[in-house]
Amino acid sequence: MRRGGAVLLALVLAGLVLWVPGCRQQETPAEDEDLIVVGVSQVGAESDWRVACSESMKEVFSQENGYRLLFEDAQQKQENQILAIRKFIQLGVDYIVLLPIVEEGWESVLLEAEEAGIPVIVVDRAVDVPSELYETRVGSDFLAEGEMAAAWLEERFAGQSQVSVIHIQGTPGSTAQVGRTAALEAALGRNWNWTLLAQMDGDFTQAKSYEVMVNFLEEHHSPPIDLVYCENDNEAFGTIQALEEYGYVCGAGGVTVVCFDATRNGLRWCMEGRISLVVECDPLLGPLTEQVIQKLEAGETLKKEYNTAQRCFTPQELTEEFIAQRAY
Ligand code: GYE
Repeated sequence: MRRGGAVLLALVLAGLVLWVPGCRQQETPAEDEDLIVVGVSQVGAESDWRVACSESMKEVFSQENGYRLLFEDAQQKQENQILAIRKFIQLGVDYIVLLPIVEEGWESVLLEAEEAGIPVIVVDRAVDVPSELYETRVGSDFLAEGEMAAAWLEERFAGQSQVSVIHIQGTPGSTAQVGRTAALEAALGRNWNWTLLAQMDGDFTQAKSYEVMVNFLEEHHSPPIDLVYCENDNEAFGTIQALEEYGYVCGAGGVTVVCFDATRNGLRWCMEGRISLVVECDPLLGPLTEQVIQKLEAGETLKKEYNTAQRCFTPQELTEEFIAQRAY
């Protein structure tokens, strides 16, 4: 019997499985014996991307594949993620998979995992801790994604004397926000004719982005806007909804909206022309995370980072068939 399976089973049999607020309790079948126990701490379900990412983890870490998955949804709260990691440590899982909400604030809990001898794999966003506190990070290069968008925008607005920009940011302090923001800020620095009208926190959600955009349009009496840079698809949905309610046209001849993720919904809005550019960010990180665990099981040496590839989409190249066969 594996260490995680044995400890977990013993705790369950002794009726000692602890209840943690915000965390779902898991049942443990007695035939767990040879399963690899993986505790996954997920941020929440704020976006289409995040939902696809969680599904990918649940699919890959199945009993048929040899795993026992403990999945905890932190409902957007770092303190819930820390509680989940402590619970995984108490239960003696074999691996901890952390999808961190922000970069800061993980050092002490990851030290606790290290002291307990449990390997930690960081997935999606990064953590700001000494690198020996985790095995590897699996995720995207968010700065590279932002730079792809910026390069396209510089071409799109070449020769335009004045470009008015609205920036809707993702969750402050998350690597996806930091990288995508850095790319836009660098482009603003290079292009003296681009003017930042507002930089607002949309928290990667449709609802918050709609709200901040409506407030802005109210306060500023619907000024001319050339570009809205949204840090994910859902922010674009909320922003476009607000802009259209206030009489703006999004797309060709109107406001250029760019965003990141390229989920099926994002691609549909792009195909319709309301989003002008969407940069892909792969949420299906389960298989790559599983490969990393298999490498650890085999005693192989890991790279410190495994990045996914990304590409861009514009309305002209999208078809319903392409979107329908896409995995997310
Ligand atoms: O872009 C957004 C999600 O960290 C890459 O988080 C992820 C981002 C993704 O909520 O939709």
